[in-house]
Amino acid sequence: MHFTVITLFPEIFTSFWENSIIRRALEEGHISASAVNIRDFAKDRHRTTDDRPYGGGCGMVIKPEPLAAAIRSVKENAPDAKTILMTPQGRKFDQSVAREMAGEKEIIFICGRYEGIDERICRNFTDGELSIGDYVLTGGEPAVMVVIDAVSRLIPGVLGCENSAENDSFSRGLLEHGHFTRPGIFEGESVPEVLLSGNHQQIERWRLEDSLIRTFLKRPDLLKTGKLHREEVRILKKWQDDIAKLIAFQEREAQS
Ligand code: 6GU
Repeated sequence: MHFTVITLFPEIFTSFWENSIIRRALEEGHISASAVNIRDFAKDRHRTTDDRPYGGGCGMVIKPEPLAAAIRSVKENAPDAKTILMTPQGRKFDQSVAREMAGEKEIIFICGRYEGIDERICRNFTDGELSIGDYVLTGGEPAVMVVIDAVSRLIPGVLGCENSAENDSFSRGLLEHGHFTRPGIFEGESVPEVLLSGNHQQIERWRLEDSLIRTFLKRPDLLKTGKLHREEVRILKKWQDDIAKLIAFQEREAQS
């Protein structure tokens, strides 16, 4: 997968490329990435990239000519690339969009800044718009990092343990189970005993139940939209029975 980011601030990405999993993914060739500076495509003496909005008002708008030239230049080497404009007005990014994007060969991201970019670029030079949530950032750069990070880790080989992405929160509509490492007792609190048992069937069962509990407590909305496995529904029924017994007990206590 090749990512190109078209931006006024390519330096913002330097430390992003140079650290941790993204760095290794680049080194091992699972992904490649480049940041292209819009300013390099400005033709005038001052290399102007923005201008005042027609109709007046605050802020500046990114000019169409240098941005169009930057996009055309990148597309020369990547004619089939998807071109995505980063804007809070875009389609909302989530894990299923990340999975969709992980199937692409080449993606070009355009980062907006200031009040926005000229509408004629939005209309004629992009295949879609993407937002990372309902809040406004000063520019698309942090949003692009979010998207590249989430997409990259779904590309085979990027994560060390191939299972890692399968068990992720949201991958099956549930939040991921809790994790523990040594020491076995930390500040008086023990690791759940089943995780020390070596019984993989019981461990899987504990993890599934922990996933369900977490999802129920933290994100019950996910249980309404996602399709649960039969085993997961069985666990919910067991809780229902347990809770019914607790309630019955408390009601009897209240009467006596
Ligand atoms: Cl992609 N850009 C900006 N400027 N703000 C955002 C966003 C993108 N996604 C959420 N807020």
